[in-house]
Amino acid sequence: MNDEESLTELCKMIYDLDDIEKIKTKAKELLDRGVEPKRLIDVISHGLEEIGNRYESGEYFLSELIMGGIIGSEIINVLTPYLKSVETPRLGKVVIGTVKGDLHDIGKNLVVSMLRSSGFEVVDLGIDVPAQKFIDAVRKEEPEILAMSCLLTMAMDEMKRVIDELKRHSLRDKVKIIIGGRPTSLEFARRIGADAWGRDAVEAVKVAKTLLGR
Ligand code: B12
Repeated sequence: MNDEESLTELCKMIYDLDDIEKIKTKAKELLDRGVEPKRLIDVISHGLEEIGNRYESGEYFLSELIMGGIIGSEIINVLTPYLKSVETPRLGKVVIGTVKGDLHDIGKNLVVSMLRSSGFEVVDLGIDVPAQKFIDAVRKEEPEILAMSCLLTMAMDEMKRVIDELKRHSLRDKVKIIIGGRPTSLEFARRIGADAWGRDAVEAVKVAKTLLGR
């Protein structure tokens, strides 16, 4: 089986919720064979996207969604060591979190891994992060970039709330803001007053570098 076929099979194993150990072994095999981690990131995204579609159409239930989340997190654990690590982060500091009301963190964690392996120092505030915690972190950590993730349509307004709160505390000009996550867009980013939007973890790094002129 060539790399393309193996990647297609891995994607199917993910959305068919195959045995988790088999999935991890398959992912590791591909990485050991020299397949780019970025290719696996695409496969994870497509596999989970299909799980989401099946959930939406009623074919899968919450338990399957949860299983998909576990599989996604486990493959990221396999993948992270294959992203080259940077001893001394020098590109800048990023504070990141998933906004309040949202517990999704697989995509955010991929963004964190990619930023770290590209030379950024990252302070990860985790999931369900209230606006005040973002404000406190900007004050304490003095990052060049604040990054927010959101996967739920109903939690998107939280991103605007964080930006409004930064303005209210006269902190907005001290930090560049990047947002991302499935329901967001460049248009939405502009509308709420963010500086940039990234479609995926690879773009997150590009956008962060561009914002800082690196
Ligand atoms: C796995 C999953 C879960 C897991 C999450 C586990 C975890 N640890 O994250 C669990 C089971 C907890 C879950 C729960 C729920 N979920 Co859910 N979930 C998913 C699923 C299948 C995959 C998400 C995922 O990880 N994708 C893979 C990653 C790699 O992609 P990503 O997150 O989009 O991230 C990439 C980009 O968006 C971008 N990115 C992300 N963040 C950032 C940040 C920055 C700064 C940048 C630049 C880029 C960036 O880069 C990432 C990497 O390339 C999606 C389906 C889907 N199509 O997304 C539904 C989905 C997001 N969930 C959904 C729903 C409805 C729910 C629940 C409400 C279900 C329920 N009835 O309880 C709850 C909500 C819980 C809560 N309060 O948050 C809906 C949301 C619908 C909507 N429009 O709001 C979706 C779309 C499913 C669907 N099609 O209906 N879910």
